[in-house]
Formats: sequence, C-alpha cells, structure tokens
Amino acid sequence: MQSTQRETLRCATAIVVLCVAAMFASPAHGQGAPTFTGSSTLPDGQPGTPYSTTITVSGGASPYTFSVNSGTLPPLLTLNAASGVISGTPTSNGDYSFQIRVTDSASAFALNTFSIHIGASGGAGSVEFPMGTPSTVSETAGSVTFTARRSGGTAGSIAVSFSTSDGGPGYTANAGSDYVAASGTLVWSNGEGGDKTFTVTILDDADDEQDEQFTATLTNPTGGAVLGVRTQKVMVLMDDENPGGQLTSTGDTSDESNCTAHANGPFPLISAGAVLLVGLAQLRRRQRRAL
Ligand SMILES: [Ca+2]
Ligand SMILES: [Ca+2]
Ligand SMILES: [Ca+2]
Repeated sequence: MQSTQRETLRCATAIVVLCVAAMFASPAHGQGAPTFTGSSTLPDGQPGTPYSTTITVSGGASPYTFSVNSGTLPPLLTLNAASGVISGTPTSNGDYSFQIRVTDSASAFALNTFSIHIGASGGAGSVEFPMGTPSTVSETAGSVTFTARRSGGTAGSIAVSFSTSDGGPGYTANAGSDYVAASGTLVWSNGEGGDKTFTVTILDDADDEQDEQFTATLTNPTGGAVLGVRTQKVMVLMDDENPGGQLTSTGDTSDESNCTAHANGPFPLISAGAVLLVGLAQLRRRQRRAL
C-alpha cells in the first residue's frame, strides 16, 4: 500500500512539474499577457453626437481581439473587435459599465471594467421644467411663476426660449381673457446652474366655468445646452366662480399633479382621466347592483 501511495505522489509531482515547465515554455508567458493601458473611465458622450474612443493595450502578442465580456455598451455604440475602437452615435443618457476582454494571438487575455457617461455632465448642461413645482393656480392669483432648471453641466453661457400657448389636455384657457401670453429668453452665465423663473399674468373673470389650462414650452437651447425631458408644463387655472361642484375639475387638478411627476405631455393626464371615469362607472354599477 505504501509503495502504491509513493508511486501516486511521484506521478502527481511529475505532472505538476511538467505543467509548470509547459507554462514557462509557452510563448504567451514569454511575452506576458496583454495589459490595458488607458483610463477605465472613458470620455463622456452626448446623445445624438458621434462618439469614438480607443481601448489601448500593450504587451502580449499582437494582433489583439477585443470583446465585451459582460455588461452593455451605451445603446448604438459598438466595439470593433480588431481595433478596440468604441464608436457610434449614442441615443440615451445614462451611466454604462461593461467589462472588456482583450485576447492576444497566443490566447493570453486580460479583463478590465470600463464606464462611459452619456449626458450633459461636464458640458453645457440641460434645461427643463423640474418636477415638483405647482401645476395649478387660482384664477384670482394675479400671476403664476414657472421654474426652469439647468443641470448636468455649467460650462459656458447658455440661453433657452420660453413661450406660452392656449390649452392643455383639459379645457382651454385663452390668452387675453384668462392669462397674458408670455415669451422671452432665460440666460445662465458660465458656471451658473440651477433655477431661472418667468412669470405669467393670470386674468380673473366672472365666468362660472370649468378650470382652464395653458401650456408653457421651452425651446431653442443655445451655447451647447440641450433640453431635458420635461420641455412643457401645463398650468391649470382654477375657477373661483364655481369652486364647489367641480368633480371634473378636481379630478383634473389632482391628476395633473400626479402627471407632472412623470411628464407634462397630454397622454398621462388623458390616461389618468380615463382611469378615473372608468373607476367611477364601475362604482356606480356596483352601487346599482347592491340596491
Ligand atoms: Ca376663465
Ligand atoms: Ca373669477
Ligand atoms: Ca372664472
């Protein structure tokens, strides 16, 4: 038994020695595995702007083959397997992380995780209506203030135009009788971020009516800035002649508040209104059945 064990040990030792010898004899070890030489944080990109950067390596035995080992590149960017160039025109803001594998001609390889930020960071930034600002105002208030916010970057002086227009997803407010049309330009200086405001005059009337809406819109960013997602803001003018008895109006108002958290477009509000109406109809049917 003991001699068999000695034999086994001798065989195992021989195999290990042979393996180590083979490793040292391989060309891959002789030249070393390739190593990544650049920063793991790749240059920022902008949505809609062509992007290109090169993953650089040294050592090992060229030519190299590059591949994405895990994670995902920003949408519409691709990695060239032969050159290590990441290029394309990105479409979506976001922070993307992915692991790249480089393999040399002797099958030695290296892995490294890289990141790319797509967005306005470090640039001129973006401007939009921030979430959480009021979406309703009494028609007796005299005026209402809109807030536009620059974020994501403060490089350079930028400007954005604003204007008002009659209507929203609900009843239409008319410039001249319900509010005073407004338009103009908001300017942020180099290094300045945060909020700018503009004020719209609200006109009171004696009409017993539904709550009415107008829309403020941001357009024409200059200085390299871009517009964010929320470029429109619907303002609901709450009637004061008929403050009770306004089921539709109250519903619209609260829906608009909810809606603002997602988007200022008409579709979420219309959807929310439809859900409310369907819910009320179901409730009435149930009440009838219960009687
Ligand atoms: Ca009115
Ligand atoms: Ca009034
Ligand atoms: Ca009124």
